[in-house]
Amino acid sequence: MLTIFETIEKIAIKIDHAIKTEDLGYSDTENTSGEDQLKLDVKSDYIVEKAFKDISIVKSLVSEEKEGVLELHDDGKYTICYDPLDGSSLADVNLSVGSIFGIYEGELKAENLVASAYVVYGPRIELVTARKGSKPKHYRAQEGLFNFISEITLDEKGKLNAPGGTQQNWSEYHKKFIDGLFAEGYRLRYSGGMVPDLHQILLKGGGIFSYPGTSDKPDGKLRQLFEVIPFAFMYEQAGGQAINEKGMRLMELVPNHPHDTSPCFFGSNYEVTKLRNAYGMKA
Ligand code: FBP
Repeated sequence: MLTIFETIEKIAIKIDHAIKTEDLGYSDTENTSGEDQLKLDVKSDYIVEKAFKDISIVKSLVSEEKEGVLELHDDGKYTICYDPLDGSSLADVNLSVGSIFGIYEGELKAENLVASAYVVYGPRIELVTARKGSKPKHYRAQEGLFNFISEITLDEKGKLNAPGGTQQNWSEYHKKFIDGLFAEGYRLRYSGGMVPDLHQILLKGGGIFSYPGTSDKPDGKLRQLFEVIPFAFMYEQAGGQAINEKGMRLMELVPNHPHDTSPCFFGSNYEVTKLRNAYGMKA
């Protein structure tokens, strides 16, 4: 697993360089979800694919930017599902973006995720990795090398609220839940970039990020294999919770298609309990 994390460190430095130097315009291609691809999306995807091509323990790759599974090594052990540049549309307005990696062993479903990692490209390049049985580990790059900063633990209760989804299409009980948090003094922290938003809540001790199902997107927007499950694993390892709109742990998701999405809620225990009550979920 160390080889995979070391490869992600190399990928992070290269993608950060591309963000700082490459054309931020649109390419003339679309991804599997029919979204116009930025040249940076295509470049970042190429950087990830090239880096893992020679790593023999990697059996296959599944990218948010491409259809299907790219087989690499028959004797490989892991499939890496990744979002090469999440929130890429924020790069041209100079906001933080990120990369997300989920490392699966066997069938592509949440219970088979064995490790995850994400990179934040902001004022600094930061990496967080998580493996079964240990707290997430936070690293920061200096002159191209990643230095260990600390382990991450969520407090029981936080102060930050990151509410995603188009508000006019929220359910009444979701709106009531979000308003209730603000009435309790929670501060709004939503940049439109899932990686920096979830990173901030992890580093600042807690709160809740929500991207619910809405009348226009009943299944939410965020992809299970590339975005939702890797962060669900991260939040649970940090002592928090990650659930869907029915109260099911996101670490029980079984996607039918690699690009399936899911409503998702990530947070510290107090806020997720409040959410369960607001949605009338069983504890
Ligand atoms: P991409 O993977 O296509 O970048 O989309 C994901 C994302 O940008 C997340 O980073 C973010 O949380 C969400 O979509 C923002 O969605 P919205 O613009 O609906 O708030």
